[in-house]
Amino acid sequence: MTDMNPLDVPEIDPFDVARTAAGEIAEATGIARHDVALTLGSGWGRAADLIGETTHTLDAEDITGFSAPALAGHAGKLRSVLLPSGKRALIIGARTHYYEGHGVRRVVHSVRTAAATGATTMILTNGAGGIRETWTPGTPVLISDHINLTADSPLEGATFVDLTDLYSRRLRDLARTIDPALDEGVYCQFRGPHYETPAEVQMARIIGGHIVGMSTALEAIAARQSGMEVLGLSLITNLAAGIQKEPLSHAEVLHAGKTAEPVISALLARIVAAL
Ligand code: 8IG
Repeated sequence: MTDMNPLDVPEIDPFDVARTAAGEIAEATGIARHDVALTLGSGWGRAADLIGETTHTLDAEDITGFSAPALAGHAGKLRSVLLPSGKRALIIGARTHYYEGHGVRRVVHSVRTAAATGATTMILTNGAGGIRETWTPGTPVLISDHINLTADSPLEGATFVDLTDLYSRRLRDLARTIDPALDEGVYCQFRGPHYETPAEVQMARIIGGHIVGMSTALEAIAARQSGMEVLGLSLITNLAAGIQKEPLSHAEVLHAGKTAEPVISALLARIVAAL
C-alpha cells in the first residue's frame, strides 16, 4: 500500500484534516473536549503515567493525517488522561520530525489536532543539546524564545502571526513556582538529522541561542497560529558539539535521558497539576 496522507495533497486544507482527526479522537475516547495537550520528547515519556489516569490509548497511525512512526516497532500513541483537577490532557507520544522529510504539514498536524480537540494549552518537550557549560546532561530548561533555522514555516500564504511572547511568560513563571531553580534559554531548531558542527554551535551561540535541537519551533508557531498558549521545556541530554570535548554519541544521549526521566517527569506532572 502506498503511504497516502491527505496532508500531502496541497488542495486539502490541513485544518480540515486536523478537525477530522479531532473528531476521530472524540469518537474513539468518548471525550468531546481536551483542555491541554503535551508532546513528550526524549526523556519526558514517563510523565504520561504521572499526570493522571490514562483512560484511552490510541495508535496514532489509526488517526487521519498521522504518519507511521519513523522507528519501526515504535508505534506512536495518543493518550487521553484524566487529571486530578478533572481536566483532560491529550498526550502525544508520536512526534513527526522535520528531518523525516514529509513536509511541515505533517510535523505540525498533532498540534493542530490538539487545538481542534479544544486544547488551549500546548506543552512541547524535547531532548536537546546545551550551549551553556553550566547545563550538565540531565538538566531541564524552560524555552524562553526560539530561532527557527529550518528556513520553513507551518504558515501557508500571506498568514502573518505575531510571535512575541510565543513561549508564555505566564506559564514559565508558573513552572518556576514548582521549581525555582529552572533556568531558561533560546532554542535553535536546526533541520538535522545530523548534529551541528562546532562552528554551527558557535554561530547559534553568537546569534543568541542557548539550546540546539531538531523540533519544537515549527510546532510552537503552529500552536500560536491556532491560538494556544505554549510552554516549552528542553531536557539537556548533551552539551552541544564543541562545547563538550568528547564527540556526541546517541547512546550517551539516551543514557542521560533515561537517568533524568523520573526527575523531570515528576516535575512536568507537578507543572501540569498547577495549570
Ligand atoms: I537529544 O546536540 C539532542 N538533540 N540539533 N543538537 C541537535 N539536536 C539534538 C542534540 C544536539 N541533542
